[in-house]
Amino acid sequence: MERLRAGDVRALARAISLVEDGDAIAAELLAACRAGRKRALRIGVTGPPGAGKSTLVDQMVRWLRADGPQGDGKRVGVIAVDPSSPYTGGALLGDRIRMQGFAGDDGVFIRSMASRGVMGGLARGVEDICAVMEAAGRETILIETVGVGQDEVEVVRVADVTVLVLVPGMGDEVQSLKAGVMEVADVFVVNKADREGADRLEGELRGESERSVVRTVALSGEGVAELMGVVMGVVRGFSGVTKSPMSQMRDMGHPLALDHLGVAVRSLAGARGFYEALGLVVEGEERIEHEQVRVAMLGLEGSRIELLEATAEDSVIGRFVAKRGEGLHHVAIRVAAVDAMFERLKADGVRLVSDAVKIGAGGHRYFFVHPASTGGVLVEIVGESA
Ligand SMILES: Nc1nc2c(ncn2[C@@H]2O[C@H](COP(=O)(O)OP(=O)(O)OP(=O)(O)O)[C@@H](O)[C@H]2O)c(=O)[nH]1
Ligand SMILES: [Mg+2]
Repeated sequence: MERLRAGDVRALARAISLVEDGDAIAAELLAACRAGRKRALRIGVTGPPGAGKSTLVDQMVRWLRADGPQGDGKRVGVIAVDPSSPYTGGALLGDRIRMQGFAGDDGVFIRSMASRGVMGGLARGVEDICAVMEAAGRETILIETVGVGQDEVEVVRVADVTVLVLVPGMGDEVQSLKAGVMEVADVFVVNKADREGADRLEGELRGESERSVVRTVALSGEGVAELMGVVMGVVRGFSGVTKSPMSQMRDMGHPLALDHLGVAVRSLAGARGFYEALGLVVEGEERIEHEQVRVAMLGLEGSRIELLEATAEDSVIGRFVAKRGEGLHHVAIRVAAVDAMFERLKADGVRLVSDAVKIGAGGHRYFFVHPASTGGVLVEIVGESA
């Protein structure tokens, strides 16, 4: 940790390997990294295969490393998420060759990461590596990921600002990208602007949304300074810059609403009478096998009351009722991006009861936060319904 904190590159490489391998000391190492680190500016760069992401990242690194008012010689970390191969592959080799220009510059640290089979998920893995890089004093982290699947989209949530790299001649693909990747992008890049069709793509993108569109030729570095200016504008919240829906939600603050109050009861049939007399309507009863519980949801304006009846004595609710009797069991808060929230709270050292985001009543995704971190209340964090 001492060497890592001093910025020793070999210590950094070693620490990332230990974390990636899930070594016995990984948890301790990560906790030490998270304590007292200064969070970096994290820039996500995503887009379809071959769009020029790596070439562009290379140029962005150059910009950040340049001395002077702009880049300020920032210490940079690069995480290249390679979707194809678990251990090695062409892309890794290609990236190494491409980044040779930085050989001998300790201010640039590049790490490739396999996207398959990462323990705890891809976003988690990237978040962990970011934490280690931040502990080692990296001020800016560039995260390159291919914008293809949901996993890769999740990675982008770890970033503060996201750049979507597109190229001319992919009009139809823009349509198909829309649902997932388009909504997480803060800035659209028309790369390979030296090619025919750049105008058309730019026009299409401007028609699609209010977000900034920047043209680049990553090969020559053209447009990179402008791109970095726009990226910084997004981060600093300059007026006139429209952010992605995801960034907007992030800015709004996370707890969006009280989703429900969970009440542990001996029997649903016995408990619902009062609530029905109040005029509340049971929206549905459901049995959730993995929690060994039956629930009845009673609709309120904007939120709900969830009655919970144990289906087994030795279940969470069964034990709660046996120990304390019926009563308020948990408070559920609805957030926009449940996975991002899970990663963030975990990164902040908040004690979580669940080791992953789970699926519960009505298909909602959720996890629990331990009362030790919340002022004595069991708090459930629920995502928006799919
Ligand atoms: N003409 C032109 N070619 C470019 C430009 N930017 C990148 N390329 C080329 O496009 C090819 C792919 O570039 P990469 O940077 O590897 O693309 P990538 O998006 O990182 O690719 P993957 O990581 O494999 O998904 C390379 O041959 C680059 O030299 C550009 O602005 N203009
Ligand atoms: Mg690449």
